[in-house]
This record gives sequence, structure tokens and C-alpha cells, in this order.
Amino acid sequence: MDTKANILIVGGHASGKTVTVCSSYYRMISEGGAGKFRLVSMGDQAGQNIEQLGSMYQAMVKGEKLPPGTTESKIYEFSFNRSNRSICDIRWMDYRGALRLGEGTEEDREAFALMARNATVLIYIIPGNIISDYIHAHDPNYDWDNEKERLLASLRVDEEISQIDALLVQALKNREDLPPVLFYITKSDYIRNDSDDRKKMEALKDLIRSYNLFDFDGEEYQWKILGCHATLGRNLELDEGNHIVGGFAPEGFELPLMLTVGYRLSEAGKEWAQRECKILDEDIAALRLRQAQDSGKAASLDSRARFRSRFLNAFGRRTREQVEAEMIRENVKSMNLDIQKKEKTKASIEKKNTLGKYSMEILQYIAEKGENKVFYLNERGEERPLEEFFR
Ligand SMILES: Nc1nc2c(ncn2[C@@H]2O[C@H](COP(=O)(O)OP(=O)(O)OP(=O)(O)O)[C@@H](O)[C@H]2O)c(=O)[nH]1
Ligand SMILES: [Mg+2]
Repeated sequence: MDTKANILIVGGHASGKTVTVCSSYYRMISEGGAGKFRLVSMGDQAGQNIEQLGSMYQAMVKGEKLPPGTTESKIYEFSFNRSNRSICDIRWMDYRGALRLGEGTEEDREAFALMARNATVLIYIIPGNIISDYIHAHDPNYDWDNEKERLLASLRVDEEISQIDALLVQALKNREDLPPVLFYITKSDYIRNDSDDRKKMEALKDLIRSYNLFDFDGEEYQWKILGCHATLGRNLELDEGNHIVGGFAPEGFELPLMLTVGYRLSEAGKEWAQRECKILDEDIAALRLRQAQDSGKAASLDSRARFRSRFLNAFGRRTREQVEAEMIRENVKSMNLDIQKKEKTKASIEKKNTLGKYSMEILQYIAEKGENKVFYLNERGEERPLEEFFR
């Protein structure tokens, strides 16, 4: 299987990148995975990675400290499996938050830039506390201690969004394609608006539109935008030492991964179907050309036969040319059958598109488990069903 997906979740320091990679991995291996889908750790570091991700996760469960800040960038290699067969290779980069600001060593920055150029989907973290700031700063009924607090909340949002703006420009400068953009809310427990998932997603859509991050009306850009959110627990309680003291119930961590792989498979499926159709079209065109050439050959044999038959027909015999012309015509007829067969194969290509089928299964999973946790805005900024994103 040579389908590959690269995952780079861009977020600031302590925005939840490492918690995401380890919770996502855990979600994808425990209780039989997500639907038919599982992750398997691969590569030279597989054993070490399993141990590391495992111990970080266990520490969270036990209420020990949360994962330490990442000090060196790391690439995890996974195989994304469907019913025990690999359907996509994953490279997932977890890096130091400061890198997004252009800090870190030269080597680190280069690895980050390379990953940004090759990321399947551009994923940007907006931490839940920023969404919460955004909601409250715009809520006339919110009970701020003073106006300065409101202003500060608003500034925190401005700063986060301008970071994302800069990163978007930077990522796209180095790419010829226009990958989808996923806004991923981490720590969504910080958004306390009645714990209603739909409202959290509405707030994110509002924010994207009001900051005019995308020129939805412009002709120039054709963005596809996604949103989703995750939390370590709706009622998570952390103490001052950053230990989980209650409410550990992770949710939504598989969504960025599932969206990325689903998209990659649907694209790979489309490419496959296009390639197959092109081959069939070329075959059909070649057959038609041969038919035309052979028919011409048969016609010229016929006219030669008419000339010769003036002598031979006296004995009731067919000329050599007549026999040959007939054979050619039979052959032309059988090519018709070939053409019909190929046309039929072409019409049923979608049924044979296994990658497309897998992406639809992933879609189904997200539709079931991610209700009100995922949205899709099309190129004009209109909210559309997720199926359209995969198409
Ligand atoms: N309330 C809440 N806090 C969270 C959640 N996820 C992470 N946190 C907090 O955010 C901190 C940072 O999470 P990390 O995953 O280490 O962040 P990071 O982006 O990897 O940070 P760097 O590696 O330093 O760049 C954690 O130590 C927790 O305190 C969540 O779902 N809810
Ligand atoms: Mg980290």
C-alpha cells in the first residue's frame, strides 16, 4: 500500500499537541480501535514509541503529571489499518511549540518546514480557552470584572489568529496545491457554554468568518475548511501541579487523524479512478483507430476483388481478396465487443474504487461518533455535509 498521509498539528507552546498524539494513538489501539480502523506503531523506533506514548497516557490515567513539554521534535510512524490490513502509512510530527515562531535549531526548523510543505491537511490548533475568550469578549451579558479584562481576552484572540494567519501564508508560499485547513480546538472543556458541542462549533465558525481568514467571496482561493474539537474530559479537573485529579474522559482525539486519512484515501481513490479511466480511454481510442484502418483495408480489398471476380466468378469461386476482406470485417466486429466491454468497465470503475470505499467508511464513523464535533465549510464558506468534503 503506497498511500501516505503526513500529520503536522501546528499549535503554540502547551497548546495540546503531545496530548493529542498520545490520546489519539490510545484511542486507536484500545477497545479494538475506531470502528474497523486501528493504528499500529511502525518504523525503527516502534518499540520505544509505544512505550513512550503508553507511559504518557498511563500517567494521565493515574493522575500523575501530564506529558512534559516537548524538548525535541519527533516523528512517529504508524500504519493505519483496516481489519488488520494496512491502508495508509502515517508520519506524525510532534514538535516543540516554540518552533512555530521560528525559534529552535536550524535542523528543527528545516524538519518543520519540510513537514509543513508535505502535510496532507493543514491543521491549526485553537486552544479552548481562546474560543472561550472569543465567546465572552463578544457577549454583552458576560460578567467581566472590569472592561480591561474583556479587552485582554479580545487581544489574546487577536494574537492567536494573527499567528495562524502568518502560518497560513508561510505554509502556502511553499506549496503549489491548496490543501484543506482544519481548525482543531484542543482543551474544549474550557468552553463552558452549557457543554453544548454544537455551540462550540458555532463559535469557531463565527470566529473564522468574523476574522475573515479566508477570502470566501474571492475567485482566487478555493479553500476547504474543517473544524473539530477534543478534550481530555468535559469536566476535567487539574490541580496546581498539572495533575489530573478528576473527570478524565478523553473525547474527539481520533478526529483529526480520521479526517486526514479519510481525505487522503478519497484523493488517492480519485487519482486511481482517473488513471484507470485514462488507460481504458486510450485502449478504446486505439481500438477505434484500428477499426477505421481495418475497415479501409477491407474496402480496398473489396474493390480489388470486384475487378478479379469478373474472371473467377465464372467458376463460382470467391477471390482471395474477398476471403481476406471478410476476415478483416469479422475482426472489426469483434473489436466492437472489446470496446463495449471496456466501456462497461469504465462505467463501473467507482464500484472497484476500494480506497474511495474505505474513505466512505471513515466518513460513516465520523458521522456517527463526531456528531456536532466536526463541520465542513466549502470554498464559499457555506456549511455543507462532510460527504462533500470527501468527494
Ligand atoms: N483542561 C485541559 N487541559 C489540557 C487538555 N489537554 C492538554 N491540557 C493542558 O495543556 C498542557 C500542554 O499540553 P501538551 O500536549 O503537552 O502541549 P504541547 O502543545 O505538546 O506543548 P509543547 O510540547 O510544550 O509545545 C497540559 O500539560 C495540560 O495542562 C485538555 O483537554 N483539557
Ligand atoms: Mg509537546
